[in-house]
Amino acid sequence: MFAAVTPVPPDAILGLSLAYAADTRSDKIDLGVGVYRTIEGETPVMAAVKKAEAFVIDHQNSKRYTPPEGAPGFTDNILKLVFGDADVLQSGRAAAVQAPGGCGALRLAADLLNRFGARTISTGAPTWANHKPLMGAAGFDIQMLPYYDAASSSIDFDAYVEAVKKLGPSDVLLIHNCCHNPTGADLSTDQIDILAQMAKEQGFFPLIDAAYHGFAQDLEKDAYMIRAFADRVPEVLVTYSCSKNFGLYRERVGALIVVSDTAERALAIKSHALNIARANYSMPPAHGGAVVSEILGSPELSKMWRDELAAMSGEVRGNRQKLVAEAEKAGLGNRLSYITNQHGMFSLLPLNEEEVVKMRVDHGVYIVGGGRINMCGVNHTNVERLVAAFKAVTQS
Ligand code: PLP
Ligand code: TYF
Repeated sequence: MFAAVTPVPPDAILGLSLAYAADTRSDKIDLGVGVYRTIEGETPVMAAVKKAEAFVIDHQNSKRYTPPEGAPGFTDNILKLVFGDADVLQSGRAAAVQAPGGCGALRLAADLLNRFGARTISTGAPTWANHKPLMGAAGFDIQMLPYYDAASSSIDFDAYVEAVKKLGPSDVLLIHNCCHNPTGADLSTDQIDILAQMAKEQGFFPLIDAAYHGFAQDLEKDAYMIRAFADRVPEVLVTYSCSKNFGLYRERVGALIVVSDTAERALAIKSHALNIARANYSMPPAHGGAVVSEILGSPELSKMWRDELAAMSGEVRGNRQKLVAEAEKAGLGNRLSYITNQHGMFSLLPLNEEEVVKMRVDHGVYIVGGGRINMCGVNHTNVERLVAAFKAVTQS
């Protein structure tokens, strides 16, 4: 069977973490994989998560299978977190299933869209490197639309809209909810409104990838896109990840949220999502979902979690300011000032591939191909060296 097998390359982003770990330089800087890190370079378990885990383990008296839709209470709590008091929830137009991380939710979404005859999936360029393989495995060849303009380090919204105008009812538009990966360049609320109106008029299908809810501004503001689309168009899919905002990365917890025009249809679509999950892995892992459910179901733990999340995202915003201030101090003028207008963990540095390699090899600065940096890795102990390395590779 496997006589002719040859290895495939590992995931480029995860591979970079391995290369960083193997580097013996003490002043190396990790700006790679999208994981929150403290100034000490740690990714601690959130205090609210620790408390919820203790409760969950203490009260767990069986390892029976969980229901296919996930840990009890998980989907209801996620729907409340995402939609608040919005009418879409009151009317039953929204339903959800727990999924193994945002990746699992993306794959479920792609299989579901494929089952119902979607023809294309388009998204703005560049996009997260995993979108192509995830959608590709479900049979889609993802189409790239103009989005980020590298010359101005901002969204070319006119070019994006021109491309979106060509989409019709059998086309899917994959949109990053916030904290765009890899550019950090998010759509404004006005731009979201324009897109939602276009979806309504043209009938293309919105698929919203929400992997950083609460990491851009706050939980309310970061829900704007999902609520705007759910309000204005009959059908939306949202792939939700709890990896970043709950720090539950390895527990693999997320959700596929289905919005339809009627409660009855939402439940029917959900039944197909469960059917697809059954054909792949039957039910999601229980622990992460139980922990999220415990946190969101408890006012005390919820407050604790919200405060911790706000502190994390505030810290990342602070790191953006540090980088821009240091660049100005180092004589780069406003070359990097766009970084404080962007959101979340990532931004692109204006570096070509050769310069990205030089940053790593000559300066021990680990940056994802394309120039993506994780702002969590920038802090007052390394920002001067980082900017000096950037200057050295771009001015040599
Ligand atoms: N979508 C985007 C844009 C991401 O950056 C990520 C990674 O964190 C995911 C989805 C999925 O994350 P996970 O499967 O770890 O929940
Ligand atoms: O883009 C990132 O760094 C995160 C983490 O296969 C990630 O989204 C990277 C690769 C991968 C899964 C998650």
